[in-house]
Amino acid sequence: MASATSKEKPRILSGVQPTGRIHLGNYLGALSVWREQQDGYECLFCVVDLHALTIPEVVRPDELRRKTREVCALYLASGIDPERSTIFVQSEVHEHAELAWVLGCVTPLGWLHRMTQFKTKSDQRESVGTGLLTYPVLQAADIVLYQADQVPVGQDQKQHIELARDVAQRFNQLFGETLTVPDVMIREVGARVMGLDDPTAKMSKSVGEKVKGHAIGLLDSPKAIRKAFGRAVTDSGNVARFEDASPGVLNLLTIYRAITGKPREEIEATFDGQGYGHLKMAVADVVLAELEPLQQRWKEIMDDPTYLDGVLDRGAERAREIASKVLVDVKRAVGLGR
Ligand code: ATP
Ligand code: LTN
Repeated sequence: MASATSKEKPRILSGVQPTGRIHLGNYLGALSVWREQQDGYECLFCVVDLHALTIPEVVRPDELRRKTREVCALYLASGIDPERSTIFVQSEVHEHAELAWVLGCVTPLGWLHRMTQFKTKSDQRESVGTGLLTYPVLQAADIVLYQADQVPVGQDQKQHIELARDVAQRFNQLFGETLTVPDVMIREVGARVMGLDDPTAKMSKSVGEKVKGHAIGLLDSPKAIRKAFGRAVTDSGNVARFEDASPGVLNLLTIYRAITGKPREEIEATFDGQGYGHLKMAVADVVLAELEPLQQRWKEIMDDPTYLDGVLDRGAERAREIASKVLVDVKRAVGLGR
């Protein structure tokens, strides 16, 4: 086995794109899960700014730079501890792009055309860049570059992690055992938070940018958060049981359960048969109790750029240490160089 694969603890890698308004779905599906894994794993969390280029018409350069910092600060404010985890910016570790090229050469085009996210995103536009299609290859590179064992993501990313597994396996078949085949880590409750305006579609950053009342932004004001929950789509009844609830009500119950960790029976006993107004305000209360300290920490971090830069400089250094070794193994395996 290669040197970079000798790990003290199993490894985790995950990332969020620095685009749009980071929302409650991102927090419950990803950030809060990451926070809980920091003792059991060696964790690496990156802000995937290269991925943010895949739809260039919606990201302006200045905005991308600003969002990159803001999302790093959100990682910290969510409880990702730089003493225990490596936090870094993807584009500052050039090995990601280099490995993506090699992996792209072993990834059949058909696998990429099957990705539902590509189908949805490309259907919405007249012309798309090649990067939107090869996006999951870069994501596979992000993961295998650190020999990650587990990848904690929301439900919507499951297909991409399965592709990363397939790519790693194919590489190993062609060139010998080099890459760790990762597993997806998905929480049981809260891995697919739905839009408050339309509980049949997942809460999404891009929709949240356009449609008011769709998403709860992590940095939204308490007033805006209460208003969005107050307007959340439910139904005309009063059933609040997980099994029988309509999609909107189930979404509210699920958010409440994911945040409080209370058992289903207790939640149902509190809300079933009551008007939904009560449920909506109770969900808003627990969300606000979770987000208010996070927002406070976020402001403090954003006011201290030297601290943030220090965390990211150290993070990039640690990431490069691992990534450069794995890339050497990959290059050797495929015969690149002299
Ligand atoms: P977009 O929908 O605009 O593509 P996004 O909201 O999916 O963006 P990403 O940066 O793609 O945001 O996702 C970051 C992380 O948050 C991923 O792990 C993803 O699975 C998770 N995630 C995204 N949306 C949700 C959601 N609605 N519920 C739970 N997890 C989610
Ligand atoms: N594609 C992911 C973001 C992402 C990612 C990763 C997640 C890029 N690289 C590596 C986990 C591991 C998304 O859109 N949420």
